[in-house]
Amino acid sequence: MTQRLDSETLKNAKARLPGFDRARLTPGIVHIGLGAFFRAHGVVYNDDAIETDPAAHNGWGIIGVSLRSPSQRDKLAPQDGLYTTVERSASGDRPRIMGSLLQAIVAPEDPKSLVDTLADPGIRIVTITVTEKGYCHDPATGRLNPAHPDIVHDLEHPERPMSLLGFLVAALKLRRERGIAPFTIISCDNLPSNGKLLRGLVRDFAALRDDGLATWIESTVAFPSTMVDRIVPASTDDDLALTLDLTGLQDLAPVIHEPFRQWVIEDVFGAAERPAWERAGAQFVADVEPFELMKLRMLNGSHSALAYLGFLSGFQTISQTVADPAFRNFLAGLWRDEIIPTVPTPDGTDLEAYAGQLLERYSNPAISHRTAQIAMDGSQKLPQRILGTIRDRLQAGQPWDRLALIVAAFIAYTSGTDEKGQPIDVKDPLADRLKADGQDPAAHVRRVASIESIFGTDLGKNEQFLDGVEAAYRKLLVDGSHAAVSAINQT
Ligand code: CS2
Repeated sequence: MTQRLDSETLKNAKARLPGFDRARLTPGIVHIGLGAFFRAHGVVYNDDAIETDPAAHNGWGIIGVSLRSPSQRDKLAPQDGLYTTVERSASGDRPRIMGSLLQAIVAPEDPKSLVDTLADPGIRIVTITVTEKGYCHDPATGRLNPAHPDIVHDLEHPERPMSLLGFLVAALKLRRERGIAPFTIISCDNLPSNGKLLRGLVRDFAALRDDGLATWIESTVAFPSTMVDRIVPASTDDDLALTLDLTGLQDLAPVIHEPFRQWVIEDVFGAAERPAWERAGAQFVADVEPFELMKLRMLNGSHSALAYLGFLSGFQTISQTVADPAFRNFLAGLWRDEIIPTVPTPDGTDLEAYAGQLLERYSNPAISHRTAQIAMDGSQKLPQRILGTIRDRLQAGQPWDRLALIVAAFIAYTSGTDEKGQPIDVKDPLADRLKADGQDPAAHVRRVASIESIFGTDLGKNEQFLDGVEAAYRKLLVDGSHAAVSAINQT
């Protein structure tokens, strides 16, 4: 009979096992947002750091929190928090069992107890991957959206919160009252200046409850900004079968990832304790912003481009899309001519080489990263991935044809119908507002561009922007995505 992975069966796994004694670990980190990304990124850095000196890291186990769905906990609890990561590349598969995730919990089942856990003096770090929409903010301005239903709820029920901000502030309030030093809060989401952004949101939310608390947070809590990178697609049934095949144990929560990883962290910890993640390759730097800007614009921006244009061209995955010569040319031109000129070069980086490495990563045939997955939540992603670059290009009076086509493809994708007239399952908090409503193309482009939480107060009124996107949108409708991508390479 097939055995399920857990503390008892762990020793039978045909995989690299945790190089430390899990029984000695106590929780020091609460991680909020227990999706595939963190389990293939943050936990891997943490396990690696612990392995370099287990005795010094006894206090750095992780409690993982899902803010909504019980699905991760339901899979991980019977496995005692253990799960497999499989590093995949053309040269083979490398399974490894991760050990520092000690427990998985579901916030809505008992919000009060999560607040208590967060207020425990043993917890010194809170890490976060709740994706863009988990910040309850206005993506164009980075400001708190006080009308967000979760924020409205949390202001009415401060002791039983449901949002990220509600939990952080409830716990910080208790720590302040009890004279416990605050935890360090580390956002690991793909948002610009994510630490600074979250700091502003936590402060503004706290100020709606208590000005003194907001001031205390402002002066005592560290919010290092980070750049995180690893390609980790959502796991599928095939991945479960692969993992069983490789390890000999059934694991319902494996994560599949590429070999590459990067974590750049702003060094504002001061005297605050932290694991020695630098021993696992994390970079602690004075200024993360150039790294973030490079990654958001070059990786995430091109990812969204491939997601919308690739999907509309009939491609299911990123590796299929970049196997197409027209798309490879499109990407090369996009990086070289339209994105790189807007990106300051981080220390020790060659942007051309970075672009080359990205193409190689996208081409990894063993990673099946779906265009539809990356296309999700575009209204929350476009501002930092594409629109900032366009603003810079417009201001410099430089061409931005490929960027215009990407925005047009986002509008076409979220209109809800593909090039064959079939419905698209658009997953986006603004899906209703983005849906086409039978208007002519110019009116549709203008209506979408008037959504200020995406396009700000400027772009929707900028005739040059509107004309450029409208022309690209017409091209998409008339010629189709693949022809439009090919044609742009000729100009
Ligand atoms: C992707 C990212 O889903 C998406 O929007 O662009 O998850 C991307 O794979 C990661 O940021 C890579 O580090």
